[in-house]
Amino acid sequence: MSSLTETAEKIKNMEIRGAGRIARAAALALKEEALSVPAKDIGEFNAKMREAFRTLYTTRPTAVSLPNALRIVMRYKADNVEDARRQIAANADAFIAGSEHAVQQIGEIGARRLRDGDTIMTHCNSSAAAAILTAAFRQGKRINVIATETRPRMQGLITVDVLAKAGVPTTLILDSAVRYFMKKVDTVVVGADAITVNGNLINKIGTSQLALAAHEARVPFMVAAETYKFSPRTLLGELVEIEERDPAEVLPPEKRKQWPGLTVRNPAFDITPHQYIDLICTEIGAIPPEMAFWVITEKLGWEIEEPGDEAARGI
Ligand code: RI2
Repeated sequence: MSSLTETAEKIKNMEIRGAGRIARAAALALKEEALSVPAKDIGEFNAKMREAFRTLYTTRPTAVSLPNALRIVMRYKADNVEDARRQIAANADAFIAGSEHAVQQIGEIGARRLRDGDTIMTHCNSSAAAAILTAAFRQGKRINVIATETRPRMQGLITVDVLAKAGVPTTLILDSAVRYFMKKVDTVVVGADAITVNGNLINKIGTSQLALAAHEARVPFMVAAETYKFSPRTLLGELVEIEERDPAEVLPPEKRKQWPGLTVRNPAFDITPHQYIDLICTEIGAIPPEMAFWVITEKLGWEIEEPGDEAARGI
């Protein structure tokens, strides 16, 4: 198996997961492909890179960081293979370094919003959200975190592990206990898989329930999202596709056999309307969700294209 197909497989089966990590892994895989793929001329090279782009693009549909990263890395213009290889490698390196730096910056910017003694609820496992929590704790704020389990993949346990290693006092709860604990919460902090042009958030299934419970209890709801998680294609009114994963993640096939007519559904993400979001913490500052349009048009400023268009045009 080539390193590109291996990365694609790992993204699909969630060995590599988390919107930011998926983007960095895909950028690295494209770079390695560009540096190693045999090609006798630029035409053959472009065709092979287009194929690589598609293999990675189709691994998981929801996290917009993936297509955004792929497009950034594939922005090259070369008339010979060596030059193309160099440009792709440089693009990938710059994206990966910028992405890691963005997570750190979000940590610093978001931590300013948390106060000494705060209890913060989080959901799933988000590196950007965890960066905020650990940065606040490092600054000496005595925070407590409530982390949800996040069925069915239990990413909450990754969050628990990250916070335990950083020394942050943490309580693990069932996903269904969110509303029960919300009255004890000062702020909710979650990550993002995608943010639409009108500021809606697509994140791990259950996020919208946290938002609803927070809204009811008048608890501020903060999102941690690098700017490459904003979706340019939603400018055209396109909806972000919600990934529906294998029902076996919810109910093992051997148990399911008992009820042959049973339907099991497993959507991996849900949509939180912008009305329930107080702040989106990005590497360029903390913004209200209504500024998503500005981030997409001014900061990202990308052409909206079909996947692979860049390569199809031979650049
Ligand atoms: P970071 C994850 O999705 C979660 O929904 C998380 O909130 C989001 O990606 C962002 O994660 P999954 O890959 O990029 O677990 O902040 O399905 O790490």
